[in-house]
Amino acid sequence: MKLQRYVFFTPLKITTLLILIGLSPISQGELIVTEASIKLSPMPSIPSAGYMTIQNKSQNEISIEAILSDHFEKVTWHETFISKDGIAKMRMKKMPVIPAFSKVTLKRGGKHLMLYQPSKDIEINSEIDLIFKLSSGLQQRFPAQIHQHNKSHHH
Ligand SMILES: [Cu+2]
Repeated sequence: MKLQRYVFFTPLKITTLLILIGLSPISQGELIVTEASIKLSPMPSIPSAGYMTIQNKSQNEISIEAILSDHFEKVTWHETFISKDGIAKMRMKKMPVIPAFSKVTLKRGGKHLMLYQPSKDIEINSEIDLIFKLSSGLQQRFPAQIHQHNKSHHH
């Protein structure tokens, strides 16, 4: 019975241990967004495009309910597809899903964000925040770099 004292781990101790060895003890379905970049449209009437890498390291799929920004009126998720007549078109995706243990890349000619009506104070090379509202209720904030839009936006 003496040994019991040493092998007894409370959940709190286990959590602390996991943090110490660099593991996240709770897999509550968080996203990791890297290389987020927004190609700012030269005209406010034309939406800007957003590209990034979104990673889901958890064992659960994660749905994105909304993406918000203080600097744009509206942010939507678009997917590009080839229509029957061979023309690349895009459609809005309401609740994009990032599957478990996977990475989704938003890039030119593929999935991308469209950002509408920028506020006037956005500057080239500055950073703004994108807020991801997940269906779990969690909100995550990621920086995105503002770049000048050089070529026309292809879909
Ligand atoms: Cu688009």
